[in-house]
Amino acid sequence: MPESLISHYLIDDSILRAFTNLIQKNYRFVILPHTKADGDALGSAFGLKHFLEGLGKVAEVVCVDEPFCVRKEFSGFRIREASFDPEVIISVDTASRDRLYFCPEWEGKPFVNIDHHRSNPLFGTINIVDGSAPSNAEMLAAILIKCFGLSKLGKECCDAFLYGIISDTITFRTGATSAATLKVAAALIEQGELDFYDIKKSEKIKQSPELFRIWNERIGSGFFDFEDKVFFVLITNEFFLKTGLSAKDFDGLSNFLSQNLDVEIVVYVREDSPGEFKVSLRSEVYDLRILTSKFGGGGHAAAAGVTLFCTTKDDVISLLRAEFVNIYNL
Ligand SMILES: [Mn+2]
Repeated sequence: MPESLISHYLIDDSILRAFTNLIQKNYRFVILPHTKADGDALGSAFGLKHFLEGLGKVAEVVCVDEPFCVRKEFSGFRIREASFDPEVIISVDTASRDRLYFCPEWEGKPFVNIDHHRSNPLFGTINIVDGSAPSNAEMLAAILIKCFGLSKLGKECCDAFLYGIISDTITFRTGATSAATLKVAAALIEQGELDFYDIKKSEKIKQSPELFRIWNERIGSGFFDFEDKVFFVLITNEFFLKTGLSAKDFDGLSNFLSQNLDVEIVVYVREDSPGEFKVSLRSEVYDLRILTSKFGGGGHAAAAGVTLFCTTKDDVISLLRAEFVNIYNL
C-alpha cells in the first residue's frame, strides 16, 4: 500500500529525487512554518523534524511568532532564530515567503518549499506544491513514505503528521478529504501504533463553562441571510474592550459553526481594532479564494480569510453581501 499512497499528488518524480538527494546528502536542517502556525503547519514541521532526527540528522523548527496551535507535543521550537547554521531550509504549509521567518544568512542555501496552497508562487529552489492536497501534513507524509519507506517514520513523526491531517481536514470533514487522505492516516496510525481517539480528542476546543456561555451568546446574536444559506456572526472591538476577552478566546468558532450548521457559507467577522475587520469564511460549496483574493486575502477553497478596512460593521456586511451576489450568485 505505501507506494500507491503518493499517486494522488501532482509532484514530479524528478522533484522528489532532488528532494531525497538533498536530505540524504545534508545534516543540518531548519524547518519553517507560517506565522501564527496552526495544527497543519506545526504537525508538518514536527513530523518532518522527527523524521530527519530518525535519520540521524539535526533539525530545528523556527517560527515567526508564538504559534496559534498549542500542543505539548509541539514544543521546543524557536522563534526567529536557529541554534545552528543550517545547510538546508525547508518551509511547510506556507503560501508566501513573507509569512515565514527567513534569516538573511540563509540566503542562497538550498530552500525546499513544501505547501498545499494553490496561490503558492514557488519561492523555493525546490518546490513541492500541490494545491489539491487537503493538508500539508498528508502530502508530506505520503512523499516521505514514497521516497524513504514507511518504516523510516517513527511514532512521534506519525503522531505529528496525523495531528496535522486531522487539524486541516477538521477530522476528515472538509470537501478535499479523499481516499488518499484516509490511506495516509491509516498508514500513520498503524506504523506509529497511535491511538486515533486520543489524537482526535486533543483537537477539540477547550472552553471554560463561562467562555462557552459567551460563545453561545455570540452565536445567538448571529443571523441567517440569503434564505438561510449564509450565517453571519460578528464580534466588535467594543465587545473585546468591554469584556477583556481577546480574539484567541474565539479560536475555532468558524470551524465549530461550519461543522454544525447546514448552511452554504459561514461568515465570522471580528473587529480587531476600530475599522479593521478580520473575516473568516467557511464553505463546502463555493471556492472562497475567489472572494478573499480580490481583497488581498488568502486561504483554501473551503476555508479562507481576509482583512477588510471599513468604517462600520454594517459596511462590512454590505460589502460581503454584494460579493456573495456577484461571485456566487446568491
Ligand atoms: Mn495547511
